[in-house]
Amino acid sequence: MKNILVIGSTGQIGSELTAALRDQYGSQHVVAGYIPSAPPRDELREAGPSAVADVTDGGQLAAVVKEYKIDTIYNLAALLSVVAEQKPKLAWKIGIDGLWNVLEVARENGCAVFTPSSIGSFGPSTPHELTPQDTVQRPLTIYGVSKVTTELLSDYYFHKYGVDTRAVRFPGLISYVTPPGGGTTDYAVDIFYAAARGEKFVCPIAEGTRMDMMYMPDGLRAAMELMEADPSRLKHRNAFNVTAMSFAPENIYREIRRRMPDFTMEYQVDPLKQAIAESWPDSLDDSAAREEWGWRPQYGLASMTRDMLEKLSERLGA
Ligand code: AKB
Repeated sequence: MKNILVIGSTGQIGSELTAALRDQYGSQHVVAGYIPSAPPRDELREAGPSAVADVTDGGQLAAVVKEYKIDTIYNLAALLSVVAEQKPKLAWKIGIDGLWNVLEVARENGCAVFTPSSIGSFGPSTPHELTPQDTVQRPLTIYGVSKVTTELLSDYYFHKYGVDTRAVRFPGLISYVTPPGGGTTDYAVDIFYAAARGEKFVCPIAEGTRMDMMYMPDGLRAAMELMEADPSRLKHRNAFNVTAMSFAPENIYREIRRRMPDFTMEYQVDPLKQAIAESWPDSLDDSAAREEWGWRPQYGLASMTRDMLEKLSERLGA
């Protein structure tokens, strides 16, 4: 039986991943790691063990790993792309100094490690259409620089020390549970909140700007299935392209309007978000993930939109 630590369990991915891991491996086997300024609440706190696990404190991580006999770490501590540009030093401290702590603790205690990368690891000189698994990665953002470093350092620990590191490059993740904060793809979540509240949506990303996206249930499955994959089949490790759909603001707006004809949207382009979005791929080629560990998304734009609107309307009582 696995004993799992989720670092960043109260964040956008962590809150849902912790619950999904508890369903799969048993609540007592999944520790919700958090920092004191973002403690777990309600079900996350009550359903299983939790512990302060600040990625910037290696000694504290080691103590939690030993206390709970952890053998697998999902390291989700990171600043998203837009907020990282505003706080580059903190982005590095959490993303890279923190990763170093996680990898050292993993090396000393024989843990497997999942630390996600992102479409943000690509840059303007990357081929934008069907971006290959192995290609140019010269991002211009600190988020991208830290994601490329994450991939390289994770591979280094695998090759040098045999630490079982694995990761995916997440596209924008769309969910009705915990909102994201400070990402470039956040608009694709915010648009659903506006629609469910009956409000007009002001879009910060320009018409025609395509990015890869994924519904959260597929994102959780991607992380969990990769960590369960047969290692002898993995030619890549850090990190696999995965995608479920690629769309521009007008595509998702049209899809929502098919169900809510009164919904309206206008553009007020945010220059920072737009510059980042333009530097990222328009669409990813995820054939390596499909071949090496059987990756298949279950949701497309239409099925995700239907589910998001239903669930969000229930939650907001709209
Ligand atoms: C962001 O927009 O920063 C993230 C990502 C795609 O990595 N959602």
